[in-house]
Amino acid sequence: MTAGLRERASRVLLANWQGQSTVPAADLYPHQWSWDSAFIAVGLRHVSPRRAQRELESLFGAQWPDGRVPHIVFDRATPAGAYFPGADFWRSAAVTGVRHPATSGLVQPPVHAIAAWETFRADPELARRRGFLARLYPRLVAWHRYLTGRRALGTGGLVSIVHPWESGMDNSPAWDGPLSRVEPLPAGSFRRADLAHAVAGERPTDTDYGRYVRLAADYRDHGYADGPAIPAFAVQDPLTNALLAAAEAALADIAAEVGADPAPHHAELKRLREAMVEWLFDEGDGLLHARDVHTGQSLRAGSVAGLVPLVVPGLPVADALVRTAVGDRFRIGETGLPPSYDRTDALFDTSRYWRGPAWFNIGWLLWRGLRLHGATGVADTVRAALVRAAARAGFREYLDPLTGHGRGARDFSWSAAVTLDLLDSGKG
Ligand code: 2M8
Repeated sequence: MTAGLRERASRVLLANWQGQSTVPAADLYPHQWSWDSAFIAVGLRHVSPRRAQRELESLFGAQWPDGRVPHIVFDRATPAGAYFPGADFWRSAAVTGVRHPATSGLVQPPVHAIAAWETFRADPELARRRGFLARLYPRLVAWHRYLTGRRALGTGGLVSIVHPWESGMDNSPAWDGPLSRVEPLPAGSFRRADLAHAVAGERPTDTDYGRYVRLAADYRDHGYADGPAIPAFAVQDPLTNALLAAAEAALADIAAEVGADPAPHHAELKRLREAMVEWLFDEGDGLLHARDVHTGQSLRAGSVAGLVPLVVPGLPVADALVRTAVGDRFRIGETGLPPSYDRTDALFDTSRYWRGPAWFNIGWLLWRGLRLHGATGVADTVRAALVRAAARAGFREYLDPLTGHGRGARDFSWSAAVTLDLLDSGKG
């Protein structure tokens, strides 16, 4: 079974490869997405280390002068109407002065240094010969600096996101509160392209989409400036900050490899870790919660984002997170499929996008985090469940967390990619 699955996963990645990068899914997401590319590189390195390097290089080739790595890099050969909001909506050239590649102006979670380090490890000789890390390191540093410099909007020195799309978990119930303050654009004022390829009942509602488009248009109309005014939606997200902290640990390894000083990266890791525990961790329910920059209040919710800080080396509250992961709200130790939202909460929905379904990338992050903190039995359960689900349901975009039934796009790149990585980790 394993050999067949590996073969099928590789075929998905090869089919979605566009020459310089990989689309998440040919119909629904026909461009390059930022954090997708990082997860894709982690899997692609088992098929072609050179392509995995190209995947990250092409993404960072679209980096803005201010250091931000855009959340979408548009493929100029793809018809304009294939995805909304497309290049003509974002108008990136007006800011960057660069016509191609056209990009969005938002960002996504900073998992890239982790992917770069894993990609390097797959074939160090090739990577050294191509100067892969030597070229990428300054770009990764500039990316992290953009986040910690320009996006430290609230107190505590944590990074803020200014749009639900930046969280990667677009319609998580955790965003319902701050989003409710945003006046949605009327549904008729734009045309959603996603519903041509996906089941409406599994996607965000029209009202939420109206809010997403309003927020994105406002940010664009302010020249994508970060401050002095704080955007209507601004939250300190535990997943974004945790991935940044873990990515600093990876940057320390990368720095050592390219002959730079790893010490500043260790210091950043420590600073972010302490700030996350101080400002986002809630001892009462053993989870980290996002914090609203406008009110300073914790956005108490049951998002699995609150467990992702397990990826942070040395996290002092890891035991509490493991207890929450295996407790009633997520039951990861039994099912192995981590729901994206607390299954005991009234808002839990088994099929609507980020409001309950299990996602392969989040499973992969938790698998790594659980192993990192010695919860190897639970990690093995997660790994086995994800591999089993891929074998049964195929590389679907997400899964019903209770039954393992596939949902969303088919032949989804990061699902195939992390499955390849999980299969590889089980070798020998
Ligand atoms: C989803 O987000 C995009 C917007 O960025 C969308 O709904 O159109 C999310 O699942 C996000 O995490 C992911 O990166 C993207 C592409 O797979 O799709």
